[in-house]
Amino acid sequence: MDSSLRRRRKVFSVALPTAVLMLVGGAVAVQSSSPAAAAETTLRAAAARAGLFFGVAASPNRLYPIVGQEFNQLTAENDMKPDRIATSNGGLQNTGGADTLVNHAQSNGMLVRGHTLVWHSQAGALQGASQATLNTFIGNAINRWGNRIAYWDVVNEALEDNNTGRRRTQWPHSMNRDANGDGDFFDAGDTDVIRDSFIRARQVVQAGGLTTKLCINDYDVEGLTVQGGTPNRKSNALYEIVRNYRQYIDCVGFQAHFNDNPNSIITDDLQANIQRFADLGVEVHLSEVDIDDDLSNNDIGAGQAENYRKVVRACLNVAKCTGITVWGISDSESWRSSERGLLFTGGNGNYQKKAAYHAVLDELNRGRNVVTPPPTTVPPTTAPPTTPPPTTAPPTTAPPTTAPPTTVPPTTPPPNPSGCSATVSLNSWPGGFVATVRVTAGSSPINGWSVQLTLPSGATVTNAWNANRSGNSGTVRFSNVSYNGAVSAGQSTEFGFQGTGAATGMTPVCTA
Ligand code: 9MR
Repeated sequence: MDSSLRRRRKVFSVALPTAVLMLVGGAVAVQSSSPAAAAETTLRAAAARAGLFFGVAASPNRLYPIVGQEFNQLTAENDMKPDRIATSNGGLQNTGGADTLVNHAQSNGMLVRGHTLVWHSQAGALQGASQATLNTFIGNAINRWGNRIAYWDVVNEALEDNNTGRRRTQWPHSMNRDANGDGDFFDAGDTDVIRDSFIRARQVVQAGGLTTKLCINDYDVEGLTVQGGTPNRKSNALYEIVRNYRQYIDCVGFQAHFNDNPNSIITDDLQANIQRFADLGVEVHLSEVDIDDDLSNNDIGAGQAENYRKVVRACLNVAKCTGITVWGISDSESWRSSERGLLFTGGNGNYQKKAAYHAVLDELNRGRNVVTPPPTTVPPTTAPPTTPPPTTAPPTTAPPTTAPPTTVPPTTPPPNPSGCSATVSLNSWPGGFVATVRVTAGSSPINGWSVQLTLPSGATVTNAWNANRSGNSGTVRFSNVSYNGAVSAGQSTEFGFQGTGAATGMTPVCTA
């Protein structure tokens, strides 16, 4: 794309007061909704309305009121890393800081991301440990906080720098063995620290009946390409890992530390890459966002606020992009303070909102139902706003005519009752929840299913994935999308939804 066009690119929004176009697992469904309410005034409220979390990384000494006011997810910036909490035999120590963060999150209605179990860096007493010792640590750490941690980064930064697409070679990956020499670690006879750590984490979660989700996290994996249109081999390698180990992995963190490094720029294929991973069925998070305020060397945007807008929009346009976390509150307190990459200036509890903050809030308030017209149809615009954009919705335009036909699930009972069963697991926090529903075929294969369940009063579904949905409160019905309707006898598939309110006591009824 012409760089001047790219710089001038503007996101247009389509406001649909009575019908909301929802991207659900790649299919488009029309949902009815009430007229647009007033814009939210905090990041967490705007994000919640759009059906995702908006979080921050913090340490116990930075738990200022702004943390609970603006954010509804908390990542331990350093307090859950092995060098802080692991003993050399895989036990736990010094968990006080982590406890403080978890307690703070809980009392402020925030999800927690545990960061991180297996990492070549900041390994502390675990440095050089065997897989067995890593497994001991994985078990101790996951069980220590149980469901109070919604997401754990099980493996962090396993892939090499410089877009080689290879695994790192230092410990713990030095334990890897490619038994048949075919260039990967995916074969039964291979040794793979990533696989073995996830298998252990999955065992621990299952044994404890936990709803904690297991993530793999890395940087320079955000785009399909890097600078100059070169394929992003690191991202491709991550994709292969998630594809091969999908049964153990629930979520992928794109760290999203954007800066002038040729492999760390914001590319126009960010959304497509998020979608590619989402299509594997995992949740995608932008897990450690900061954006250098001067990316001019790589000509990737006309300003930090616009770059933030672009990144947030890419996530919002993918239904399974379920959370964004910034890596700190303010520029001066950031680990990368020279990049001035965050949403606030100031410090010590006294913070001022930057233009980037207002851009993010505005974009979140536009929600997921925003159409970005192709660049050729975009009229040139002037420089991006350096002052806060208006909080009112942009003018309504006609809905896109390219939308595929509405998929409406059957309203009459299907001819073949039963044939499948469904169970639901919940990950709840004060004011919200994520439900994962597992559909299992009976003794015969099924080719299409539908699950009906009744939400308690006050609970509302805001977002769903891997299913078509009908209704958002009371009795809600979900049906398969094109790629998960066929389930072999005794096998399972999963879909999920997120909502506000409390969702206890739901009994899913499956028909096929
Ligand atoms: O922000 C963290 C900083 O305080 C630590 O000193 C540093 C040490 O490695 O780690 C920083 O966090 C990193 C995170 O754990 C993994 N992704 C990169 C982060 C820094 O950008």
